[in-house]
Amino acid sequence: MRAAVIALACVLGCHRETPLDAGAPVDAAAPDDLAQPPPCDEPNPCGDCEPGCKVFGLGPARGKPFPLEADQGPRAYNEGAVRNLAGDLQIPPNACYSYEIAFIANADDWGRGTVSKFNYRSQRELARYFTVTCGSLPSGSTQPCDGQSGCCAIDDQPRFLARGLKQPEPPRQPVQLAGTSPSRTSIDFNGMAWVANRAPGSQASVTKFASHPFACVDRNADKKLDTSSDVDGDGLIATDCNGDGQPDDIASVKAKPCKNGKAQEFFGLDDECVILTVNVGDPKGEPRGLALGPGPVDFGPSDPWLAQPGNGKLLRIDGATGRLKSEEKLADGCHPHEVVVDRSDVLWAATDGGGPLCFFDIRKSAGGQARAPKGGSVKPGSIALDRDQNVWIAGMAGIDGPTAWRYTPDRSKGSRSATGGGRRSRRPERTRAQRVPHGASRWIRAAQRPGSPGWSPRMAGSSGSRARISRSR
Ligand SMILES: [Ca+2]
Ligand SMILES: [Ca+2]
Ligand SMILES: [Ca+2]
Repeated sequence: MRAAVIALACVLGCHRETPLDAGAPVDAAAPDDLAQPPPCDEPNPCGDCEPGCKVFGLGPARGKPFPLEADQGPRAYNEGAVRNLAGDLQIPPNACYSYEIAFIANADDWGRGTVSKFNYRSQRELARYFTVTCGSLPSGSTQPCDGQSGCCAIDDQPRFLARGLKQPEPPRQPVQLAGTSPSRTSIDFNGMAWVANRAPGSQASVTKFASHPFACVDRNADKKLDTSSDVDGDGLIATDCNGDGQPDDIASVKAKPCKNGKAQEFFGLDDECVILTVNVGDPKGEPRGLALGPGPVDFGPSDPWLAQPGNGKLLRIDGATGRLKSEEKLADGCHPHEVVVDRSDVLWAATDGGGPLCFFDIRKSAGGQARAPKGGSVKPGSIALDRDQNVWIAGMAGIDGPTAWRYTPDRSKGSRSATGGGRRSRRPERTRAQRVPHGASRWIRAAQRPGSPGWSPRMAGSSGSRARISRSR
């Protein structure tokens, strides 16, 4: 799948310059352009009106073979794609690509919050990062943010609102470093990961990570990537290798080397694979749900959506630049605690602790409430999709016992009719989940068992217990 994406991207040949492109600063456009993006009648080849979109041509038709990522060196990945003698890219017969990486938030690690990059097949921790970065801007550093340089966020709510009013953007906000309390995570098909920092009672943020070396940024220009890895191969990341009681970074390990004599495994705020941090929502807004929806073009980065339970708002972030893109409001009565985006670009939102199942069609910018099940309402704790694009909701712990509901949207008119709350929608079906041994369960996810072609919803209890729910059809 990934190989096909690489080929498409090269054939169509357009992109927006971002920090992911070597040497392309995020503020490549003039400051005035950023303050007031020019209106446009026709979207650019990237599919929007944002500045910085470039068009280029590649491939045998242009006299050169398509590039492979491995052309950049032995550390790059091709992920199944090969180049034939004509210079075209192709996927070999019987090739199969699987991505076995999860990003798992550690809410209280070091009192700040970290995220672990984890191989769920080998069950080994591959890397660990703080869930914010001071390197969003080319002028970024760990010095305090002065509005333009230092540890500033790439974007924030006041700047977004100012752009909407076509007013000058105010100075940039600082990144909150402590008490970030990361919660939800999501990975797009390019391997870019996003983590939402709840930061209870203070400024929430979202941070983007590169899970492939080619997408990281050599910020200190030492011609190598300074980034977390499991150097000693024990399947865990040591965050204080020199035993000074502080999380490691480059300077502290240089001053006092690791006790085991090996290279450090954790780089703190110096990690060059933590790409950008954007402040989201108002202070104390505590956005919860995070899901990835379509970007401007099918082969480009996905756009993250953040859900705010308090006001029922959804915030859309540009997956390439990290700028806040739009703000939408769910139907009245919807207070999204967890969200997912289905294959038809419909966002589904579970209201915390009792309330409707809500939906929002990203393409149509319209939403509503799904019909409540006969004999009562759902009491959602979390939400997931299965392989058949059914919506699954886990019951809130302690309210209704270990219960799951399945909602099957009406997709009879194709993908665009799948808004689920219309008259033709089937009512949500209530499905009994297996009892979880150690009490109620509130977390639900769809998971694929190794060697199995199907995806089954599974519920997890806070004690670590779990239950598999019977097949969705
Ligand atoms: Ca470097
Ligand atoms: Ca290790
Ligand atoms: Ca240390």
